[in-house]
Amino acid sequence: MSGIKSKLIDTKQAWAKAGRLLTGKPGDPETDRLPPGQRLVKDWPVLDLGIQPDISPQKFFLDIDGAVEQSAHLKLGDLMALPQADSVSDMHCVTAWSRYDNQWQGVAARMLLDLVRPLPSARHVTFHAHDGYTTNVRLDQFDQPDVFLVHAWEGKPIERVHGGPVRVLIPRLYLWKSAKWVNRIEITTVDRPGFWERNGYNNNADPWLEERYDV
Ligand SMILES: Nc1nc2c(c(=O)[nH]1)N[C@H]1C(S)=C(S)[C@@H](COP(=O)(O)O)O[C@H]1N2
Ligand SMILES: [Mo]
Repeated sequence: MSGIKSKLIDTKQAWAKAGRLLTGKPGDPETDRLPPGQRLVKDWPVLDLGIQPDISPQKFFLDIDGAVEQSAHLKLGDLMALPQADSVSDMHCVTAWSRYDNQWQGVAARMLLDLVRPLPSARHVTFHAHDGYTTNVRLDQFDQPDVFLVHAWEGKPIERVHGGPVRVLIPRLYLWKSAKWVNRIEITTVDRPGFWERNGYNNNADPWLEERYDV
């Protein structure tokens, strides 16, 4: 890791240890659109480990495998040939910014699950990305109508810095759960904590419960 990157990771881990940004007052997603401790932004900040892989449409692939009946290996054309959906949702980052009304285009998580058919024993998902990043969610958190593999934002292809050509979007969890430059969706029977989940962040990551850190 370069100096800049490890400094960033150290800062975030220090925040986690200090319980920074916690208000101690949980919100209610039914009535509070803005989760506790968050502030609204109009732009879309860039956050990652500092490696921003250049994945051309030709190079793009996505494996979906693990505890499934039928693994899938999709090229970009295969993903684009699946039914496409439009979705509008909010983003909430653990560093306290939120952005409302993002317009997305992509393939529904449920469409991909229908394709691979998780085994009855499947409970968890680990996302792997081209920069080596990993993050994990429960299968029931992935299996939601507002979860997508997205390739367009506000009508334009998702920029490389935001994980283009294709990233995960799980809008009701803090954004570190939404892997950029995703290349593998691994369905598992046991939970495998990802990068930030092993480095001080909360495994569940519900913004309304302020599940920022592993405390
Ligand atoms: N592949 C990959 N995905 C990633 C990250 C990363 O470093 N690598 N960082 C995560 C974190 S900590 C955040 S806050 C969001 C930021 O997404 P954005 O840069 O599009 O705002 O991406 C998440 N997904
Ligand atoms: Mo983050």
